[in-house]
Amino acid sequence: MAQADLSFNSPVAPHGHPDKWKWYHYFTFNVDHKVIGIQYLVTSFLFYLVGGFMAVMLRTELATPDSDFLSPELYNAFLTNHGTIMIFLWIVPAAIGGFGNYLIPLMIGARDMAFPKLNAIAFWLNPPAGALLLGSFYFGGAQAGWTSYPPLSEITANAAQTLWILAIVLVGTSSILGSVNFLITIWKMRVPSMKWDQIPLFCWAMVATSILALFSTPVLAAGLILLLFDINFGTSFFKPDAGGDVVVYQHLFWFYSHPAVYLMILPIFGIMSEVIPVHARKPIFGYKAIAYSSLTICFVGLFVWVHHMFTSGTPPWMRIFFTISTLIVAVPTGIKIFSWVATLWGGKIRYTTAMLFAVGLLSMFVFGGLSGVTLGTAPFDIHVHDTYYVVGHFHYVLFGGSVFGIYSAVYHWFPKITGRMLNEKLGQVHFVLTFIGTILTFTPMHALGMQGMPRRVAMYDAQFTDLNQLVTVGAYILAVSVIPFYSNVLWSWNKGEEAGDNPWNALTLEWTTASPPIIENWEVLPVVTHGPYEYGHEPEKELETAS
Ligand code: HEM
Ligand SMILES: [Cu+2]
Repeated sequence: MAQADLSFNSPVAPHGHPDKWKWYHYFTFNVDHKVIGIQYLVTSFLFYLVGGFMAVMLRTELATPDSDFLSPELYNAFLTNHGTIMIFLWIVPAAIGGFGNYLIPLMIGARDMAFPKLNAIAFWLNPPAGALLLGSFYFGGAQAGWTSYPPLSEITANAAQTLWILAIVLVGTSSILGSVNFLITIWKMRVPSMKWDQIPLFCWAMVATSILALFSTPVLAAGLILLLFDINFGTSFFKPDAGGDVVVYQHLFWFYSHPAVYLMILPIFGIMSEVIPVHARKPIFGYKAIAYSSLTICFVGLFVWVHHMFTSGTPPWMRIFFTISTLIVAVPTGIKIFSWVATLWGGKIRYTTAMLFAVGLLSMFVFGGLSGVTLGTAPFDIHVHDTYYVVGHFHYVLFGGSVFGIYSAVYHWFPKITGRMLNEKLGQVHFVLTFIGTILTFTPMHALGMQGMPRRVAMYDAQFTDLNQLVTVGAYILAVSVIPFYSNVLWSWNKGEEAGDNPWNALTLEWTTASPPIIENWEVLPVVTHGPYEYGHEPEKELETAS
């Protein structure tokens, strides 16, 4: 693994290479980036069901003020693992590992990633991490929430807490290895004809994501390993009565976990920038603004972590500094939103399911972004800290942002990945259920929080009953919404309508090869003659799937 074998990026494929992988190759240590991308996607979609099951259990418990549907320990274990799984085993591996690996080489005209074996290693760190998390239930499950703040995590520490730490360190390692690979691949492996301003915006977003992961993930790993030592080997980094400091853990944790929200959302922004111009048949508005705003978000995002610690004894001058830096992140984000809306403006919009989820994402993200601005402002945050307002906010961003984006990406690239279309009727049902479910689940949480309902509780005051029941109904709708989606994917993968190479008439390079792409991606590497988003400059055939 010493150096990248860049020679495999030769313009013409070697003779006699196989065309396709068989199904069982997907269960092996395979170095093809497309196999690895699918491995990431399929595993993350399985864990999405596990995390979703836990959410439904939590909401069932919360349907009435004092139910004992779940024991307190099981409630805590589900709460901890729901958050952990949704972030570390669903959004990050799906958006970054899955689409990043599948698409980057195809989008830049490369035969594979720069370090194919490293890529496979990065993937194979994930299943053991998932097994550790699930195995932790045998020991009662980690109790301290996905943040695992000491002293709580040390007081409640059990074998499960240790397994939880090891799992996160594994996925963290995976993400560091993956990031190095993405950066070098985009930098070194592009077809020679692709200039920096012809790189698809998804790849730009992955550059920013990878830089962010490289700076922040090791800090999290450091914090967790110190915690591991405190719990198992008698050190006292975070034990106040032995001279340790719990706030240090919070700094280490949030120096990763704040940027982690951008790790999740930047690739999604990249997906938006691919899906919207294709389905609106217009060049993207402000290519450079979008590319640079990703890098700006990456940079500013590293300096705002203390907004999670306004109530941790942070002195007022620091609160002011971190309020301002937090609000500044809204500017590059606003630039992106503006560019997408401007792209939609006057476009020949095709209301495909991919587009529905993209536009749905925009509305969710604006709402979640606004509640984020309110939270970033110290005085308001102090008022609603640790209430359901926060839970409402981050689910709007993570569910309405990340999940909608991943769905949009699946509908958009499924034809490329499998050679078949997803069924659009089922897709519309899926979208409507998801949209209504999301609004019903996460909007009332803001009201609950303003009225003072604390988060992380299994029982609550009777005055909060009505709104909680609304939330639980929403959660069940979301649970139902996955049925049309998973059945659509399973059915269409084998039986769906044949897609052809370029069903959306898109201009990025991945659409110039077969669907699914052959091993090594192209017989002869493509030559870039125009920008990735120059729609409307050539006669176009209309789409059959367009409504
Ligand atoms: C992929 C999407 C999702 C992500 C990334 C996500 C993430 C999280 C995170 C990080 C937590 C915090 C855990 C903690 O405070 O320790 C959490 C809590 C929670 N989530 Fe989700 N979640 C997602 C989807 C859902 C869905 C669909 C529902 C409802 C059906 C849901 C319901 C809850 C509930 C009830 C809590 C507990 C809140 C509390 O008591 O503080 N989540 N989620
Ligand atoms: Cu933050």
